[in-house]
Amino acid sequence: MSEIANLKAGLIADIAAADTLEALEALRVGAMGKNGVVTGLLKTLGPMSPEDRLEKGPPIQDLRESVAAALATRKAALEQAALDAQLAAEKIDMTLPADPGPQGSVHPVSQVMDELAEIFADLGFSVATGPEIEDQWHNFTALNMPETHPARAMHDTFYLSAEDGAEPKVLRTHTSPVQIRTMMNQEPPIRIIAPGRVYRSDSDATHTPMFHQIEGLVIDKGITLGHLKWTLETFLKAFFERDDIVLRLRPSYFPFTEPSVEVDVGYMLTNGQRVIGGDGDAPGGGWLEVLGSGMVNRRVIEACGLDPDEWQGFAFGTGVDRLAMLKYGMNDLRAFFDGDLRWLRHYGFSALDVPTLSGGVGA
Ligand code: 2NL
Repeated sequence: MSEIANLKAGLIADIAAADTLEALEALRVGAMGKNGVVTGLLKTLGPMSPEDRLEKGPPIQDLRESVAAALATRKAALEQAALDAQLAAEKIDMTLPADPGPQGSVHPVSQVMDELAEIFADLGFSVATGPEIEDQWHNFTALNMPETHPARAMHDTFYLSAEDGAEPKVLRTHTSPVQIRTMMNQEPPIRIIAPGRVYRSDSDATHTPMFHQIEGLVIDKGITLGHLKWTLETFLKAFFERDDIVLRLRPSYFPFTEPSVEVDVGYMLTNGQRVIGGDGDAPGGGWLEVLGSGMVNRRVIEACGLDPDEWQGFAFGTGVDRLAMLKYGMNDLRAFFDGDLRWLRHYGFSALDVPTLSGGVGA
């Protein structure tokens, strides 16, 4: 092997073996610096005859290029290793993108409440709210449930302790008292929905002591069951995002409505799943109860200081948790109150990718 080839092999081996940037710099100076070996060889080319230069030049130029390339490659590798070591040691690199941290998500109950508010806003309803600790008059008496009324025992109510002689307050058992307060404080016509938490002393696989309800109330002149039916049908079509919703109205009983009507929607068994839509009486179909409703009992209108011969209305109520389960195919009510992010993600609820209705009613 020629002298230059020997030198090249030696230098490249040394460069590859340099284990610090300082050692590499010493090698660079030794080879390519002002007094370096390679620089010295390049200097010998100047005084040469053109013939000699033609013969000796190429191997020396090749030596210079090869050594320069080896130096650059090794330098990049050592710098990367130094950065990696620094990152590992310092832990915080302010130039890296920020860790987003644990991400929360919109709860299905909040999501459904927002959807309901949006749908009813399109129908001219506003959202009304009220206290969760209620007096018995607003929660029961005004709703045609006097102290002796059996329906008052039907609710397993949480009664709060009270001062001697004072009437105990209750955790509201429905959001109806919000509507009572609205009728007392606001001139008709009234079109409101009242969503919120309600409480019953009940706890098993299908009941939690706190759950979510939404009620709706319309008070105006000449309101009929026809208005009730159209409103609920329009609402359910928008909520389930299907035009083929079929309603079944069954006579029922609530103290605060007369007549009272229970509302079912038809479903079809599709791949073993209950899919809402279609005639529940068709083969493979069935009915799911989704709402209770009726014409506001004239005694309730009277209790709120309005003349029932002048003002009529309809009202309805349903469970928000149940509506969420039906719409999003969830089967365990208790999971609603566990706050398990894996469950929320399983059903596609996330912080930023919030599913919203494309456009409410009529879109
Ligand atoms: C159900 C049924 C219903 C109402 C709630 C109501 C409110 C006032 C006057 C008359 Cl202020 N009615 N609300 C009416 C019928 C049914 O709820 O199954 N809820 C879960």
